[in-house]
Amino acid sequence: MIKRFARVFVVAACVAAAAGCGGKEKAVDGEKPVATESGGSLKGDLGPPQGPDVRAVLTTPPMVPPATGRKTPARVIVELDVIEKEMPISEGVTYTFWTFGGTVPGSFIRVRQGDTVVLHLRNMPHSKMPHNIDLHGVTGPGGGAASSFTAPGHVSRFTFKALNAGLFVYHCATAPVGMHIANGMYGLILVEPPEGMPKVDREYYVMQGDFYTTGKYREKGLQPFDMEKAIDERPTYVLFNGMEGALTGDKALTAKTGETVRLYVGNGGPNLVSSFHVIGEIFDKVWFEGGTRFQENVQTTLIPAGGAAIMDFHIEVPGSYVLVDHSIFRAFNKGALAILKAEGPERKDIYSGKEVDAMYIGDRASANLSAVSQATTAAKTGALTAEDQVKAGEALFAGTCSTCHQANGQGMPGVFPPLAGSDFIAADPKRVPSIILHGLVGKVTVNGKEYNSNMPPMSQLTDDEVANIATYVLNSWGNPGGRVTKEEATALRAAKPATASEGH
Ligand code: HEC
Ligand SMILES: [Cu+2]
Repeated sequence: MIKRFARVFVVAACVAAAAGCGGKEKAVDGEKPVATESGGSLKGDLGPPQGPDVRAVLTTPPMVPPATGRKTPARVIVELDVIEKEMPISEGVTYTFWTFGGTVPGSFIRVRQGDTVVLHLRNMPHSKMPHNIDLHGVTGPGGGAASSFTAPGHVSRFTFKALNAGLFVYHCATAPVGMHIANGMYGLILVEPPEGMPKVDREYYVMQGDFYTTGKYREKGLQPFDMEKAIDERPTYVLFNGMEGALTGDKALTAKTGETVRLYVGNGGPNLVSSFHVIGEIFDKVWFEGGTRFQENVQTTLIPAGGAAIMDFHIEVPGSYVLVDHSIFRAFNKGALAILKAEGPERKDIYSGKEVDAMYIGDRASANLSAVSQATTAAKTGALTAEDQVKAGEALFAGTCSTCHQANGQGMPGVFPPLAGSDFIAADPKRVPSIILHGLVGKVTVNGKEYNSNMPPMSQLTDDEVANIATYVLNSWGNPGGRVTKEEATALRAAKPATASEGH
């Protein structure tokens, strides 16, 4: 009975709103709905453009342009600027991105099936490279690439008819193609079906990409592109919207309970396939691969490099929902993590638990890690104070140490020794940076209690980070104070003690 009602409802909604319901479905009572073909490009030519030219509304991520709202095909003018610019890729880390519209991913383009799109590509005069654009929604060899090759300071133009509805990736295809994509040259174009997309309360634009820097993850300063790592497919960063923390803290996506949220998610690559997942939600609908049909009740959807997907979910319970690539080291160790914050009254009948633990998402949940970059800047000018280091260390402690030693340094009785007022630390404060770098195994006695466990090494941290965390620990919770310098951390990294852990 419930099933039947649902089907009738779907059909009714399709008729009433003339909405894109995953292909036209005809429900024959007692049978499964028959999905008919949309006709693809063959039925996508809806005749010549009508009415005056339309200038496409382009939006910067994570915003999505409004529905075209049109019932007839039009000539749509799209003006995209190629801008090469240095922008942050992580806190205190910058990268020279090549962009469509000044952002990574590039501006979101929204047109309707049957539209004639006139694409103007302008390469800014201060650019160093020629660029072009290949839109996956174009029918024609190269997807526009050859027609749009544009030298710095030039403009090119080409026209195409958007014959297929769907969510498509666009990207630069100038040699070396991989490098142009790795530098951020991709975005999404939505070709709405003639009847438009079903209405929802909020739409957001999220795009994953992998990045290759010569320095380590979170190594500060301007980081050049590393071609070798890119060829080997060993990314330093895997990111949503081009920057670690682009969608966390005060930049998190927002929604209210009772609303339906739609995500337009692309994957620019250049190399990795995304296992896109939202922790704490189930996608009610996924237009997988950005195509015409939707699947329902999905946990994780695969988004290939150079592909996209659309997903809808209704929000019942308030709190933080974490968008990740479920190839999970990418989320927690390479940056592929974003937050959607939903506000509204509790629904204990649906979920009795507490809000997602700050420790779970660590420093990635905090508003920003500006204290960390402040410390780096101060270090460069030789003006780094212990206070700068403590502040930076505090932010990093949340993501790295608090899981075990707790945010207040109290540890857990019998399992994780306390760092607060630790006589073990007081006996030899320089142990702290060494323990961070090499871990600790074997018997230790802290404040009269014995521990015999294994702390894994945190050698992924940079020397700055080790120095700052150690300085924070030494100056907190009644510990003896003092400072650890970056140089000391460098020296300690090379000196492996007998108590070093090999990990678990
Ligand atoms: C996975 C859990 C875990 C994490 C994460 C962790 N530790 Fe530990 N830590 C331990 C355990 C377990 C011991 C005790 C090892 C033993 O018994 O030999 C320990 C011992 C220590 C000690 C010496 C004992 C004491 O209490 O004074 C220090 C100092 C310390 N950790 C600092 C840190 C710092 C700083 C970080 C973050 C960079 C960190 N730990 C991250 C589990 C952890
Ligand atoms: Cu390019």
